[in-house]
Amino acid sequence: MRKKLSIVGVPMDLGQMRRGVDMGPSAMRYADAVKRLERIGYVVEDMGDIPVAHINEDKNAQPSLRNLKAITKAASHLADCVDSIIKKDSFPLVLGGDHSIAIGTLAGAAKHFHDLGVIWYDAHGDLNTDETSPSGNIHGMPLAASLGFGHPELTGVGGFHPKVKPENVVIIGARDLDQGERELIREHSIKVYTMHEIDRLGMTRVMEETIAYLKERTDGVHLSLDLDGLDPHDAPGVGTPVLGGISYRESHLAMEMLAESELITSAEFVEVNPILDEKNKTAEVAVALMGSLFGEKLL
Ligand code: Z70
Ligand code: MN
Ligand code: MN
Ligand code: MN
Repeated sequence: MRKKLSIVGVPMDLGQMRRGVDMGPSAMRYADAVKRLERIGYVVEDMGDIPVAHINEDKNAQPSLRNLKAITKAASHLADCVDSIIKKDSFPLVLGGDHSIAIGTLAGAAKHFHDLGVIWYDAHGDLNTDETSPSGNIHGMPLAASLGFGHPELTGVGGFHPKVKPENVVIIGARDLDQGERELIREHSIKVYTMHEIDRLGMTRVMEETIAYLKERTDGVHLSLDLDGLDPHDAPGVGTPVLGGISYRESHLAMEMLAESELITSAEFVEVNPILDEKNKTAEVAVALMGSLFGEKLL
């Protein structure tokens, strides 16, 4: 039987200040995500988009947790959707939207795995809480929330917490961390491959180590890929570009090694902002990386 894959879009832009990232799912569909995955041999079902409110602020706006209500509402909806996809033996592939949506994806996936692993491919740690965040932007908080740190409305999405244990997380590509995030990483001994380690060890060894590490301690692995993990030359259509990132080629290699490992049980591609992009380049990069992640081969 051919493997099933279910695509869900989350047109979310309320987790940060730059509009346009809500068009990310459309841009990745336009870059032929469905056709590309079908060509590999998957039976692909596009379930459309999760509804997201069109507001820029809550009525009772909290500057340390902007758009909290609308974000948790969409996250709960997404969690149910991801849960239902896994229940029907399909693979959840979530298209963002800003990174705040990971709170929902992880809530849905974590229902099915007691020791869920997470690969957080990102320039950022997304490990802020409302108490440490310099911006109040919830897209800087999803990994912390999934670990059980932060506001109860964020940590409580899906009705349980934590979704993930700190020792089951690997961050890859970090090069912009806030002070509170550094402290959280140290306190909980979270495994991080910064750009320094990627340069020093090479992506092959980083991925070999990551795969071996997660294989021995997890029963499923979610890939959360923020396109700003890549260098802005390769992925310019993101809200917070940070120089000195992972290259297009290194990213393909990472995805190919994950495909070979057969570890990944859910995935999301986030932070594609077509307004800031160059002719849909970043969405095309995202879809190309999906190809590699799902086993596309040249020969
Ligand atoms: C900063 C904050 C962030 C993504 C930027 C930035 C967080 N640490 N996350 N882009 N995806 O505001 O918390
Ligand atoms: Mn909008
Ligand atoms: Mn992120
Ligand atoms: Mn980021």
